[in-house]
This record gives sequence, structure tokens and C-alpha cells, in this order.
Amino acid sequence: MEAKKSICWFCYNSCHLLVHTENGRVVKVTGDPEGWQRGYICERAVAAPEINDHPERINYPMKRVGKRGEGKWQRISWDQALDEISAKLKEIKEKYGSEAVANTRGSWKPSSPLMGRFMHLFGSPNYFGPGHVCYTSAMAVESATYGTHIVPQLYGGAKLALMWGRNLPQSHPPYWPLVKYFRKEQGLKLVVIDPRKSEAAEAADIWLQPRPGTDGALALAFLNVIIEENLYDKEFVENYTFGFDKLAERVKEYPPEKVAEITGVPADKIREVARLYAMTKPADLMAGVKFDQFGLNTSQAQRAIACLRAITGNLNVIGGELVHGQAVTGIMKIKSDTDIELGDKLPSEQYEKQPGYPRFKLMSWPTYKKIFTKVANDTPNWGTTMIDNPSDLAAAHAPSAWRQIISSKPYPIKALIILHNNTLGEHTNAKLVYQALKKLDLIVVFDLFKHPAAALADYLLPAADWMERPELTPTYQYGAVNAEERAIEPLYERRDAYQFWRSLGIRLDQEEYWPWKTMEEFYDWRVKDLGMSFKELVEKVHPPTELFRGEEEKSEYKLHEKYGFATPTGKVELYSTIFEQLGLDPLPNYEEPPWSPVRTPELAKKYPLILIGGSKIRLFTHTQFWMVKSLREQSLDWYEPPGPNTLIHTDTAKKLGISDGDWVYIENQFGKIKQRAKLTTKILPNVVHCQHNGWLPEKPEEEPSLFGVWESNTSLLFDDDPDVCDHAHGSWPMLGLCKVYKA
Ligand SMILES: Nc1nc2c(c(=O)[nH]1)N[C@H]1C(S)=C(S)[C@@H](COP(=O)(O)OP(=O)(O)OC[C@H]3O[C@@H](n4cnc5c(=O)[nH]c(N)nc54)[C@H](O)[C@@H]3O)O[C@H]1N2
Ligand SMILES: Nc1nc2c(c(=O)[nH]1)N[C@H]1C(S)=C(S)[C@@H](COP(=O)(O)OP(=O)(O)OC[C@H]3O[C@@H](n4cnc5c(=O)[nH]c(N)nc54)[C@H](O)[C@@H]3O)O[C@H]1N2
Ligand code: SF4
Ligand SMILES: [Mo]
Repeated sequence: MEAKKSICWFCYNSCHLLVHTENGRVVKVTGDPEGWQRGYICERAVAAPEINDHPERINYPMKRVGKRGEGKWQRISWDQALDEISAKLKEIKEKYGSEAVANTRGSWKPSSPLMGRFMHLFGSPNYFGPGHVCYTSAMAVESATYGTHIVPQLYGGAKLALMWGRNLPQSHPPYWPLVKYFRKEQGLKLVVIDPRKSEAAEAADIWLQPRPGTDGALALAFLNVIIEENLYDKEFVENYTFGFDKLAERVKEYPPEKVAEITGVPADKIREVARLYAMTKPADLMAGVKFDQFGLNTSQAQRAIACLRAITGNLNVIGGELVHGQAVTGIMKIKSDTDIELGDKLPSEQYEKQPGYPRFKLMSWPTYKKIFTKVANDTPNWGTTMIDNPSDLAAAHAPSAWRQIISSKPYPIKALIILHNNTLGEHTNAKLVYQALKKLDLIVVFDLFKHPAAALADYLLPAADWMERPELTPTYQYGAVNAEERAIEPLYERRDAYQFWRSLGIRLDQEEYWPWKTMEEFYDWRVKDLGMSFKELVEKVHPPTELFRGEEEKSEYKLHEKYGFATPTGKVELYSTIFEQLGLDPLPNYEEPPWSPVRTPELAKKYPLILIGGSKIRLFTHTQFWMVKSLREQSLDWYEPPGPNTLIHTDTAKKLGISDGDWVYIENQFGKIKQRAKLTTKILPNVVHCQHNGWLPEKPEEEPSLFGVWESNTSLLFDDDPDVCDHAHGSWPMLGLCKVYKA
């Protein structure tokens, strides 16, 4: 048996693991004691051998033979698949223009920039994914405020962790032991803000329980207290911020008493946490993904916490938050995502065609090019352009894209390449996505497993998983580089994403841009400027070190003292001139969620409970792994016969005549799903929380079932109409109203 060092991509936490192999097969996976996470491994990675050769994996290219969704497939060769797909893409391009070809993907993967490269060379700006509701929108707002996004420091050196809408023990399991360690060794205090008493909340020194989606108001009240009580960092505010007086004026509108009414958090608690955050230095305000999912108020809530970090002097200090461009100049010798993506190859008239533009300007190619890149380039000695994955930051707006596929207005979109994305399980408004999928002339799915949207595909292509491909990602988190060779050669006819895009690219006149035959050769090119090969780099980075953090950054974090911030004013913009330029409110404000007891009281009479959901579960990654037997067996939250659970307060359930384990309908103006009630006292009495599984892999593939995607999928209960999306970047809401009753 041989132990190969590897990096897990079952979720973005990127744990360093040892993959034990025998005769080219994975037999066991364990945590790497030399890894950044010091040997930690979660249940999903323990199940990796089972996932690597799971009977339901896609192992060969398959072509649809029956009608779409009929479940009839024929095995074909890779060459046949690629020849036919590329011929169809060419035909669509000639008939409708290159923008008629689109791509959707799921959570970011190291291969994502390769998609950008293919699409830019092809001439289409139409790629979209969950970035709007998963950090990228926050990164865009941080970029407008600070010049680039922030880099978390895993709480090292922090005295206070403000864990806001985030539940580390489930979503970032390798970090949780670190938090516990820092609590013991460096007296780290923990404040958790969550409508649910999560595991993190159970362990907290202080737990605030706001009404879902009112976090923007809470942040404004914190700003109010900190400014009114003179608790801000005067030196930083004076020298490095722009628009403090205007911010001070604005936050007068949000005194704790008023915000207590909005949020349900008592005014004295608001004051207590505001004071604690301002006075405990350094403090790390780690906001979770919920901050990207409020709908209308999302960007302004993100702005409010961006201002909080700045005025309390927590930027660019150890234990606070680092600003990206200044933190990692040392690893800039590795070809970046921007270098890979070749965004400049896409003609500017194509940028403007992105669905969602010009309504949602902040995340768009024109803003990325004309504002962000320009400011970064104009700021001397700025470590990097403001962000390293432009095709994420400047992605098309998915809700607008789905609508455009259906209407063909202002121009048709005819083909969709789907990569690592459970499209019907993950995207809000699954019914609309379904209609859009049915309209397409070509659907290609490149994935590990057949998911509900894959059941509607014309071609299914087998993807290699992380054990079967090499890895190279500069990780800003700890100034190191993740570089590992393949643990095993891909089984069956699976291929890595580099092979996939290259073999399509060379069939579509892109040969000169794909000169490297393998992913390893491509990585040799990426690390060339380090003066070593990829293989040599792999040997050098064990254990992962701070090798690539420049000397300057190691000794002195406060680089803004030398370089300022890459914003139009060169300062942290509490008053955002970029928002102003884009016709948006330059100061943070609060808006109610699209549907709430306050905004839509009539609707709330019909649907009296607030619906949240989708909190991450350690055993699963979103809609993934629900077919993995060993993981299901460990899941105490999952009922058999199959049923994801809905958390409901015991008192509320009693009033509704619901007992623990009962099948219940969760219904609202958008749809109805069935889950099993799990009674708890750890949630607000007027809030219910639905588990997000998205599908039931054991159900039939054929329509109308599509792997049970219409049964318990929370995406059926949220809407993504552009009118309920955030004004600046268009992120869509993942909360709403509902009623619950026994099925
Ligand atoms: N095991 C596992 N780990 C994962 C993933 C996974 O699927 N499985 N996914 C990864 C990905 S892509 C992401 S984005 C991260 C996300 O990880 P996190 O940022 O931790 O996000 P969630 O788990 O969605 O939600 C965290 C908490 O927010 C609370 N919450 C819900 N609504 C509100 C609200 O309105 N206000 C506040 N303040 N809190 C609210 C929930 O009750 C929950 O406890 O996890 C990553 N890690
Ligand atoms: N209702 C609701 N919707 C949500 C959320 C929610 O909380 N509730 N969360 C949102 C968030 S934060 C995110 S990030 C998105 C996630 O959206 P997705 O990333 O689409 O979600 P997953 O369910 O993880 O599906 C990933 C797909 O990638 C495949 N896959 C995994 N590894 C690989 C690989 O290495 N190569 C290839 N080619 N395929 C691979 C899996 O088999 C699976 O089909 O969902 C968003 N949608
Ligand atoms: S937390 Fe688990 S699934 Fe995520 S990278 Fe680490 S080992 Fe893999
Ligand atoms: Mo995410």
C-alpha cells in the first residue's frame, strides 16, 4: 500500500489528506498530520473510497437515445461525444452567435478558470453559477470598499470571533478544533449570531438570535453604538477611510431601540456586542454565506459589515482580516486565474451582452474591467489585480440567464454545458430552471454522478474526482500553495477538466491556446516563473509552508500604511464612490427581506412562519453524497424511509398538531414540499428550517420523477425574480414565508 499526499475537494475547505492506494485503487483515506488542518479528516473524506468507485458514478461517455428525460442512454466513445458536441456548438455559433452557448457550474473548483478560458476564446460571456449567493457577491462589495476582498486568517491571533450566520462545526469542520484550541490557549471569545441555536451558538460566550434576514439592520446598529460611544479606531478612520462623517450621519437612523424592534434582539444585547467587538482587539468578523442570500438588502448588509471591520481597526492586522492584494504578493509568480482565463480575448461588445447587465452592475464584466481593474492598476505596488477569478466576479446573472433561455430575449441561448452543478437541486426556483432546460437544443453534463438536470442531458461525460487529478491552487488563506500529484490514474474513462476543455477547444479552433497535452504540463507552465517544474514544486511544499508569503508581508501586515487601498480615493470607502458611480446608495442601509411579516403582512397571515434552510451538514456537501450508504447511515438527522428534516419549534409544532418524525408539507406561494418534522427548542418559534438535499437519488431517473427532485427540494420554495434580487449585484434570496401542516 502506498500513501499519496492529496487535497480533498469534496468541499472547498481543501484538507490535506493521505490517499492510500493499492494497484491503482483507493483503499483508504486518512488526514495528513502535516497538513494545515493537522490531520483532521471529516466523514465525507473517510467515505472517499466508496465515492471514488460508487456504482452510480458516470464512468463512460453516454449519449441520450430516447426522448429527453426518458432515461435511455447509449455508451459512446469520447471522440464521438466530442466530435458531435463540437459540431453542434459550431452550428449554434454560426446560426445564433457565440453568446448562444452558455455554461453553468456549481461551487468553485480549481478547474473553474479553464471554463473561462474556453468561453472567452469561444466568444461567449454567458457563464453563471452560485457565486452571487456564495461569497463572490461579498467579495465584490469588499472590493468596492477596500480594493479587494478579505482573506480569513483562521482566527490565529484573534481575541474575538464574531461568527455571523455561520456554523463552523458543520460547514468548516477542520477549523472548529482550531477555534477550540484558540479559545483555550489565547482566550478567544466567541459571539455567534444565528436564529438557530447551532452547534457554534451552543459553544458561544454570547449568542444573538435575530429574525432571519434582518442582519443588515443589526450591523447598522452596531455601527451606531460604536460611533455614538466613540469606540472606533480614530487613527485608522482619520488616515485610511473616506466618508466617515456621512456614515456617522446615516447610522443615526439605526439606534439600538429601533433595531431591537426590527431584529428581535434586545437593545442592551446589541450594545453589549457592539462594545465587545469594538474593544476586543484584534477581532475577526467572519460572516457566513447567509450574508449573500438576503435578497434585496444583501449588498448593503455586506457593506455594513465591511464598514464595521474598518472603523474598528481590524483590517490588515494579524487576528483581523487581511486585504487580499496586499497579503500574498509572494505567490504571484504562479500564473493566476486571470492569466488562465484570457478575459481580454473576449471582445468588449460581448461583455455587455451578459444576462443581468446593466441592471445588476456590480458583478459584471464592464464594472470589472472599467472600474475594478483600472483602480487596481492605478494603485502603485498593489499586489495583484483586485480579484483572481474574474469569471466568477464577472459572471452572468443566473436568474436573468434562465429567463433569457426561456424567452430568447434579447437574444437566444441554445446550448448549456453543465459542470459540477446539480442545477435543479441547487438553483433557486427549480421549476423555472426546468422550463429553461427543456428549451435548450443541447445540454452537456460533465459530472461524477447523474443528477436531476443530468437526466435531461443529451450527453453525459465522466469526470475525474480530486483523487484522480493533480492539484495546483495558490491558497491565500495561509500564504501557501496547494500542489499535489494525482493519487491514482482516473478509473474507467473518466477525464479531468483540463482534458475536457482542451479536447473541446482544439476542435473549435483554439489549438494554439491549449498547447499542453496534460494537466501536469499545463501546471508546469503555471509555475514556470518559480524556476521549477510542477513536480519539483510538489516536493517543495510539504509540509505546506509560508514559502510564498513575501518577507514584507510576514513581518509587517499593515501594508496600507505604504500603499493605501486600491479604491478610487485610495482609502477604505465607508462612503462608496463606486456604488455612487453605479447609481446605488453609497452608504449602507437596511431593507426588509422580499417577503416578511413586516414587508408583506397580508401574505404573512396566510404563511405565518419564516422559512430558512440549507445550513450545511457535515456529512454531505449540498446535494452531494445522499446516495452514499455509509454517510446516510451515520446521519441521525435523516429519517428512513427517506426524508430530509424540517426543524420546527416544539411549541409551534404542538399548536399545529405535529409530532416528531411526522411527514409535513411546507408550503408557500411558490410551491409545496414534503419533509419530516424534527421538533426542537433551538429555533425561534416563528421560524422553520428546511434541510437542503435537493433530490432523492434512490428515486427513478425518468420523468416526471427526475430523482425525486420535486418532492423535498427547498429550491421550490424560493423565488429568484429579478425584482427580489439585490440591487447592486443581483444575488437572489434564500429565505421566505411558509406554513407547515401534517401530510
Ligand atoms: N459539510 C459541508 N460543509 C460545507 C458545505 C456543505 O455543503 N457541507 N458547503 C460549503 C459552502 S459552498 C459554503 S457556502 C459554506 C457555508 O457555510 P456557512 O457560512 O457556515 O453557512 P450555512 O451552513 O449555510 O449557515 C450557517 C448558519 O446560518 C444560520 N442562518 C440562517 N439564516 C440566517 C439569517 O438570516 N441570519 C443569520 N445571522 N444566520 C442565519 C443557519 O441557522 C446556520 O446555522 O459551507 C461550505 N462547507
Ligand atoms: N436551496 C438552497 N440552494 C442552495 C444553497 C442552499 O443552502 N439552499 N446553497 C448555495 C450554495 S452556498 C452553493 S455553493 C451552491 C452549490 O451548488 P452545487 O455546487 O451545484 O451543489 P452540489 O450539490 O455540491 O453539486 C455539485 C455537483 O458537482 C459534482 N462534482 C463534485 N465533484 C466534482 C468534480 O470534481 N468534478 C466534476 N465535474 N463534478 C463534480 C457532484 O456530483 C454534484 O453533481 O448551492 C447554492 N444553492
Ligand atoms: S472538510 Fe471534509 S470534505 Fe471538506 S475538504 Fe476537509 S476532508 Fe474534504
Ligand atoms: Mo457555497
